[in-house]
Amino acid sequence: MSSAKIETIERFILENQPQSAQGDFTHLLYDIALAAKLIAHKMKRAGLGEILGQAGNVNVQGEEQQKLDIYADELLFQLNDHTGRLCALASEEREEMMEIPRPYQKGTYVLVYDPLDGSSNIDVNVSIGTIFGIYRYVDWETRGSLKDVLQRPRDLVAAGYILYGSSTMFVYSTGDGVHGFTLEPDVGEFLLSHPHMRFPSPPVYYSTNESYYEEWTPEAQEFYHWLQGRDAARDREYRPRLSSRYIGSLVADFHRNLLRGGIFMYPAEKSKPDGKIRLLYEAGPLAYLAEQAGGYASDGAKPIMDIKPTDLHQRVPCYIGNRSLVEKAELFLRGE
Ligand code: AHM
Ligand code: MG
Repeated sequence: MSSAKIETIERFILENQPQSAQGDFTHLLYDIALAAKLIAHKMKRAGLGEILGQAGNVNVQGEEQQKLDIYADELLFQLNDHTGRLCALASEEREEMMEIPRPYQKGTYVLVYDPLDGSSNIDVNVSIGTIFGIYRYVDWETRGSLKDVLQRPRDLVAAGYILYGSSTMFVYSTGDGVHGFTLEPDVGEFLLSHPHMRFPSPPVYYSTNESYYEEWTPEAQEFYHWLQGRDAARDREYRPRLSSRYIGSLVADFHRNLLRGGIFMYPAEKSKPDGKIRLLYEAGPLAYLAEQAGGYASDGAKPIMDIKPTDLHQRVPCYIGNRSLVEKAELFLRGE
């Protein structure tokens, strides 16, 4: 008698990592998956704080109510600061990079993360996400330095996100395709549900905050017209029929487009020439996943994968999704 093989994330990571990468790297991914489960658990009770707690944002255990993004940030640090696997961490929530506190040993990997992305959606019960990227150290002489952290997305050895939506999903890549796992809440395990994810073609969605239209360059506006099917002259070329979807949580917008096909764009603006999306914690890891899923990410002129950050919180214009659409964006932005 045979039964369907149930693949937990632990088993999948173990079976799919080369022998050489097992050990620290494998356990680092487990630790991130553990953080994901704890954040998902906490999130399920979000909103109940005020009902269960007392005045002054104090919960029933007498603990101060914490904002979810701060909770997620501290949790990711605490689960990883003492394991001997990392030499540096950087979080979107913190001004400076973080060294490994003494007396813990330092390790060979670097973790960059946005603990809870989609801040405008946190308090209104709309999907949000965690984004992470893992690099190898660059400079062994120090206990972690900016050189270790400020690397190109192309140098990532793994990246992924956790989507807290109608179910919790863990999606990651170590350079061998993109694989998605869904949390089975009763047993607390991520189970393989979406092996080898690829952007489907033809794409069906474009996702952007068009309220910034007047702030965009004429070239970006033209591209937006093309996405909408308003550009009659250029419609001679093939253009898929696209529909609009925008959540305002990058992980959720990216994930939907990965499953259905589409493009997310956050262009440069007159008053924000680098747009809004952060290179290190948002665009970089998602660019890595996009390429692994047959897609592409560009700042409008060049691959985001090749941009070396010079600053921890650097922003970058972001066009990401099906390769055909992102390359079309580059054509428009070049004025062609
Ligand atoms: P955050 O890091 O403050 O959460 O901002 C990033 C988020 C992304 O998730 C999302 O794509 C974008 O901001 C939405 O911005 P806007 O509200 O300008 O459309
Ligand atoms: Mg963010």
